[in-house]
Amino acid sequence: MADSRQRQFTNPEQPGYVGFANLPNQVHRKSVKRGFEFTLMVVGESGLGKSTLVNSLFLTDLYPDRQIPSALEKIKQTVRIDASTVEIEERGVKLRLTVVDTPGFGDSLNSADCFIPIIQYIDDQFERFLNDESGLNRRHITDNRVHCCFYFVNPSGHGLKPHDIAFMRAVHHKVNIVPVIAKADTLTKQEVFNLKRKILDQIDECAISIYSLPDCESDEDEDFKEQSRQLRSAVPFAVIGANTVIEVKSRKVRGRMYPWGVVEVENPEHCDFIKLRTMLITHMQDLQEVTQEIHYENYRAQKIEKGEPVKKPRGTLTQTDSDREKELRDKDAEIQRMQQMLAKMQAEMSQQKAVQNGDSKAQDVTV
Ligand SMILES: Nc1nc2c(ncn2[C@@H]2O[C@H](COP(=O)(O)OP(=O)(O)O)[C@@H](O)[C@H]2O)c(=O)[nH]1
Ligand SMILES: [Mg+2]
Repeated sequence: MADSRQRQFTNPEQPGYVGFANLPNQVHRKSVKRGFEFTLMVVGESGLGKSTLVNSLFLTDLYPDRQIPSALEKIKQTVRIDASTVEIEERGVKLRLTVVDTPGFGDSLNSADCFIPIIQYIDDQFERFLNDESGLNRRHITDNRVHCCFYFVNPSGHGLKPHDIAFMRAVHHKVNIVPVIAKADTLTKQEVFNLKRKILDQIDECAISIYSLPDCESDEDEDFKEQSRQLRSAVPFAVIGANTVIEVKSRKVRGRMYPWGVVEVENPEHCDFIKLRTMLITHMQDLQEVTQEIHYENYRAQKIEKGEPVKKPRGTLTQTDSDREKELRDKDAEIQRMQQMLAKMQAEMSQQKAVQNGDSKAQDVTV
């Protein structure tokens, strides 16, 4: 029994298979034809294995000519945003995957500064979508919104550090955060267990909302329910990345070689890599829906609340558009003025009433 459960997290086919070709089972046929657009952001201190993990996840070298900065460069470094897009096709299903890497996070002495460009990036994508949505050509909008953010936690930090907490709190209403424990091969099983518990406690204490896997429908099949349970209990996923293929007992595996043996990335006994990939693939559509229905709607609501006009991308602003925008802005301002006036009038009226009540009591006059 346990055996069959294990199998759900092993590679169903040859190594080199990502698994999103199964997506048509879950989504509308139209999006299958067009292909999926998905954006994954990776954030965490540099050197935690973000780039390696991304390459292991999608079996593509997204960063063929990367350079590792020196310590001196790192001190000066502010966070950079690198977005790379690859198109992966598997059994006729296309995935347009954008990975947004944030090298330099936590390197600079003032780590709060690192948040700003990341938050800006997320907001910019919402803004772009909002503009496109209110534009004329709404049928072919490219969705560049960040659908998921893997947040890498340092395995040697004994839990979340203050900047981890601050970052997550700064973005948890904007993006689906999936926390991962980096370089899990540097910890023992017990240490991983303790660290997971500590991180979950801290997430709870600090009221950080991370992405939660959706509840299964009651008519879902048992295997799927069991898979969801196992995925849920693996959070925060303890992962290992490696770009080298090693031969173990005439099997080729992605792994890291040590004097005492090989750590296999895709072995569920060794780490949660396959679980993380399964989570991402099977919940890609849910991650998109939560982005659309919660995070994007939050963004829109905030914009409306602030009374900010929806900006058009440069170059597309026509006279009529700007006129209409001005009209809307004026109307908004007028509504605000009226609301203020109303509030003032109500305050005055209730003051008067209070005075009258006082008087009527004193004079004992009935109305
Ligand atoms: N032990 C161990 N080392 C790793 C792991 N993933 C990556 N590395 C190594 O850590 C170093 C930094 O990895 P990189 O992917 O560039 O980290 P990034 O700065 O977060 O993108 C490289 O030497 C990798 O080979 C892992 O899971 N375990
Ligand atoms: Mg990197």
